[in-house]
Amino acid sequence: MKGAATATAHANIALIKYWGKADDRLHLPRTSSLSVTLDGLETTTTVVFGGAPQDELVLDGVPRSGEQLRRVSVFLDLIRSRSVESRPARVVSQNRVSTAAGLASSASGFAALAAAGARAAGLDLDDRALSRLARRGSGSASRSVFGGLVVWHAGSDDATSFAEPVPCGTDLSVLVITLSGAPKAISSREAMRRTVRTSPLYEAWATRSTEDLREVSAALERGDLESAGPVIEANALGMHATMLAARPAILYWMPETLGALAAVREARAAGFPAWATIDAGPNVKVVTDAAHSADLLGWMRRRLPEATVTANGMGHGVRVREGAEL
Ligand code: 2P0
Repeated sequence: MKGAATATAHANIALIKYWGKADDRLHLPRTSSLSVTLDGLETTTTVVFGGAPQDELVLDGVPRSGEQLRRVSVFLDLIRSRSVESRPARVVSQNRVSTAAGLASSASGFAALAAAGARAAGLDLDDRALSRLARRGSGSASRSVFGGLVVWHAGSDDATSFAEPVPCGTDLSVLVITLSGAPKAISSREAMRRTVRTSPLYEAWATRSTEDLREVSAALERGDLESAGPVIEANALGMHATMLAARPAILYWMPETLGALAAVREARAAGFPAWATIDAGPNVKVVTDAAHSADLLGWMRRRLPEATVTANGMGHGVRVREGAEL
């Protein structure tokens, strides 16, 4: 079908966090970030230009309106402004990212939308251009364009802020610990804005984050998770410290979050390579390697019987094809 394409993209977990924008409109980050793209957790999206009288969004089987539709429509405007396509589009999107896991679906969602939308509109974008486009939908989506270990260069303008894959000398695995009863939290977009504006700790974290990224990329390139792990954990805890110092404070953690952090420390004491990271929510992710993943998964499930724990290996980048599949 002309004007139609489908793409699948995977979620990613940041090892060095993106927290704070230098430009709100272009989604230029204050700092570069480093992530691992995960298998299993994916979004598939079909875009059909001319498929509806006005832009439409069906997400996980439910027609959406309001802010969700508006965000997609603004993104489609960007694609239309760069192509010969001017028709409204029907967008159908299906997540296999467990929303209960508190894994942001915006990274896989906008990476898939960018790839499907660009292809459906007849734009021929290389990976870098696609990453820049996905960034305009959601910052972290720039990283989900690629598989494996990925760096998103902060850059200084639209042209220089893009992600690309980097070498990784070890096969990483990420355990996602989903805690029960997570409350609806403040959006990461609003939280990062408030942190940059009001937290006296923000500049210190941002400065240190640049060094953290250098250290972790170098360590992972040589396959040295033992050196990377402590920096990965410190970078995430430092990000949450900036939020605690914001006014008013932002606290994503629950009591169970501390319990999970304690379990990660115990796992390390028991000899596992295991370091925690936490995003804009209460859940804890554990960075380990593929060789220890199954044993650590069993250990964590026994240690945290109330939580849901899954293990995720490294996933590939976005895949796009012609035609409507959804
Ligand atoms: C990250 N997060 O690096 C960080 C860590 C949350 C905590 O990227 O405003 O949904 O769309 O650019 O990409 C979540 O932020 O924000 C995020 P926008 P996004 O993964």
